[in-house]
Amino acid sequence: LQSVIVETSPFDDQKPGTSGLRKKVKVFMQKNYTENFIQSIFNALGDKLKGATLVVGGDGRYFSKPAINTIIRIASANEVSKLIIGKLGIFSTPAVSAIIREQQVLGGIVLTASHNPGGIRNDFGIKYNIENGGPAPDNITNKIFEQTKQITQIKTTPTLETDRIIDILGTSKFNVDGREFTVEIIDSTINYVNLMKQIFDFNKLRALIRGTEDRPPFNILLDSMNGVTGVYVRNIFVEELGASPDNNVRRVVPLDNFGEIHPDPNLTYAKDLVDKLKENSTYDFGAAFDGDGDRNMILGKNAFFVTPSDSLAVLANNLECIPYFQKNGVHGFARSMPTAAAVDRVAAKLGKEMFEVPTGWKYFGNLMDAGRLSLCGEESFGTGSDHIREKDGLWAVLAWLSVIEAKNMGVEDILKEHWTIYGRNYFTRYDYEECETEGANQMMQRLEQLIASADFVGKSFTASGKTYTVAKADNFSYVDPIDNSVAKNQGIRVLFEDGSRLIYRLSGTGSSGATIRVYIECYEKENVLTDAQVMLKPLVEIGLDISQLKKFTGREEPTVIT
Ligand code: VG1
Ligand code: CO
Repeated sequence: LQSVIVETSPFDDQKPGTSGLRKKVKVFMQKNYTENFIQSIFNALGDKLKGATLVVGGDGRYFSKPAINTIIRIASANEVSKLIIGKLGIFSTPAVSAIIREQQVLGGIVLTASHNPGGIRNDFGIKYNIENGGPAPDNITNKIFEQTKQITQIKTTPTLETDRIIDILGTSKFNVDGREFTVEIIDSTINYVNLMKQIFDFNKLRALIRGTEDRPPFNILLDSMNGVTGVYVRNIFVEELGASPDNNVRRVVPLDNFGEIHPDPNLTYAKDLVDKLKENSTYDFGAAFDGDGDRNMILGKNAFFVTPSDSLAVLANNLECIPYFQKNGVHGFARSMPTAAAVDRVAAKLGKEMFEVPTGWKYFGNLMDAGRLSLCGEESFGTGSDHIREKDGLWAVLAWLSVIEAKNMGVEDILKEHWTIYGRNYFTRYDYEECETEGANQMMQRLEQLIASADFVGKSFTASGKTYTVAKADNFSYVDPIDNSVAKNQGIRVLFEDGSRLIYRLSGTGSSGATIRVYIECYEKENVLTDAQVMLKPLVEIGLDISQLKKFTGREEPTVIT
C-alpha cells in the first residue's frame, strides 16, 4: 500500500479543553476536521511516533467507528508501527490508561466526550494520553493546538481496507510504503479485570456480595447508564464476584447514543437509580458511572448520597484494607481546587502530604509519577489512585465495597462515623449550562475586578441571618511541584474567615455556549447531620449576590445541582 498526502487548511476551534477536544458530532463530520486533529496530534509527537505503538478506543459513542478508521489510515501513513484497538472501539478511559502502562507504549487516543450525551445530534471527543497513561499535560495539548493552527497536509493511506476491521478480534498486518503496520483488535476488559484482581481481594468481595453463613448478601445496584462500563461491570461483578445479572446491575449494554440519556452519574442525571434505591429498601448500595467509565456516584441504603469530596476522604481514611495499599504503602493525597477539603483533614491526621491542583486529572499525573500521591479525587465524581493515571469509576466502587467489607458497616454509618471524627465539609455545586458566552465572560471579568478591589478582603456579607467575612480572594494558579510548570486562571476563589469558600469557574468540557460552575462549601465541627442544601443556603445567596449571576446570565435557577 502507498500513503498519500492530502492538502488541508486549519480549523480555528481545535483547542483541547479540560479533557480533550469535545464538539458536536456534526462538527467532527466536517471534511478533514477529524483528520486535521489526528494529524496535528501526530505532528506534535514528532519523531517519537516513528515505529511506536498506540492504543485506540473509547466509550463506543456515535462516530467512534469512522473516527477509528480515520486514525488507522493516518497512523499507517505516519510511520506508527502498531495500533492496539478495543473490539468495536470499546475501551473505558481507565482501561486505556491501564494498558498504556502495562504494555509500555507511547500513548493512546481516547474517543469520548465522557459524560456528555452522545448520538448524531450530540457530542464526540478526542483526547490524547501520554506514556504514563494519563491525559496529555498542558505543554502537549498546547503543542497540539499550535499544530492545528498551522496544518496544511494530512498523510494517509486511503487504500487501506478498514471495513469491519474493529468488529473481529485478532491481528492484521499491512505493508504501507514498504513498512509493516499492525492492527491488533483486543478484548479491552481482560487486562483491566486482571489489574483489579491484583489490587483488591476478590474473595472477600465475592463473600460480601453473595453473603456468607454469618452475613446476608450485601445487595448492590450498579448502573452503567448505557455507557462503556457495562461490559466491565458484567465481567467483574457478575462473572467474577457472583452478582445477579437481573437484580444487581442495570443498563449494562453500551449504546452509541447512551439510550438518549445524559450519561453523567449525579443526582440529576442518574435520578433513575436514585428512585430505584428509594423504592426498594433491600438495596444496601448503589453506584453509577459515566459514559467512558472514569466517574462514579456512590449511594447507600435509601439512596443516601455520598458527595465525591466525602467519598475521597472516607477512602483516604480506610485505604489500608485494600491489598494494593498494604503492599505499596500510602504516600500523599490530592484533590482538585474546587473539591471540598474533607480529605485535607484526613491527610493532616494521618500525617500525609496533601496537594491542591487545578481542575482536571492531568494535574495529578506528575505527583503520582514522582511517588508522592496515592489517592486523589475531584468533586465532579472522579476518584482514583496511582494504579493508573486516570480517574476510575469501577475502582472507586471496588474500593468502597472493600471498606464496607472490612468495617462491616453500611454507607450511611461509615459517613456518620467519619463526620463525628473529622467534622463535615458541606458542599454543593450549582451548574448553569449553555449560558450565552458573552454574559458568562462578563460575569467572570467583573468578579475578577471585584476581588481585586482594595476593600474586598475584610468585607462581610450577610444572608438568611449568617455573616461571612472575606479572608482572601484570588484567581487560582498552580505551580506543579515536580516540573514547576504554571497553570493560571483556574477559577475565582473567595475564601472566608471560617474556612467557607465560594468558587467560580467556566467549564472546559462543554460543546456549546458557556457553562458556569459555582462551588459552595462550609465546614461544621459539631453540626454534621443537616441537609446540605439547607446548611449552604445563606452562602448560595451570597454567592449569587457577589457574582450578580442572575443579571449576567438571565438564569433564575441552575441547570444541575450536585
Ligand atoms: C469537568 C469537571 C472536571 C473533570 C472534567 C473531565 O471539567 O469539572 O473535574 O476533570 O470534567 O471529566 P469542566 O472543565 O467542565 O469543569 V470527564 O469524566 O469528562 O473525563
Ligand atoms: Co468521564
